[in-house]
Amino acid sequence: MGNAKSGALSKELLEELKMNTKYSEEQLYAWYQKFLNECPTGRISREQFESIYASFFPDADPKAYAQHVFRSFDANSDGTLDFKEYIVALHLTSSGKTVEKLEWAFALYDVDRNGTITKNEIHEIVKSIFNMISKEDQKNLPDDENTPEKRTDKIWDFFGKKENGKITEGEFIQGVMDNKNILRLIQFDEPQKVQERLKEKKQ
Ligand SMILES: [Ca+2]
Ligand SMILES: [Ca+2]
Repeated sequence: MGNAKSGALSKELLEELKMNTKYSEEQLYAWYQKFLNECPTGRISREQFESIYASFFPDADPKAYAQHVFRSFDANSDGTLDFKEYIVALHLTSSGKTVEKLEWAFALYDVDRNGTITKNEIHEIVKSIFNMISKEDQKNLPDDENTPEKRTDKIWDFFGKKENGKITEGEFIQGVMDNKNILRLIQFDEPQKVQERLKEKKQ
């Protein structure tokens, strides 16, 4: 009596998620049931996450990008997404504030998680984004951003750093907030679309 059933949502986690997301207690309980139905182990593996991306992008190569997104959501770096990480990701990509989204974008670009972004890290993410854009669509990109290298140069030049410099989180967020053109270059809006579609599917 009084003990939480195993697999139940703990009061602490519930309170934490209520404070940090827009979801109500009822919504969180409902999400939790759906999450357990889809992932009885209570965790999403990287392979499961990649296969979700693969199913949405049958004609592209989303694996590298999916891995980067997974890393950015795996807050405790244990190689799986638990319910808390899943809900935070859902909240961020569907309704988070701009600053929260940019904090997430910074985490996405900070591949080695050391708190700064190098030009190589930008190149790595931009390459994975290009793998998601069809060859046909790539032809329509402006001349100075139609390859991963050109786009990386364009983003890097904007921040005014030396070739081997580093961008801090504060510089990154401020820079992108000040320049919508950079926002467009760093992002790929498909993750939001994927999340939306997952949401529709589950509701
Ligand atoms: Ca985790
Ligand atoms: Ca880094």
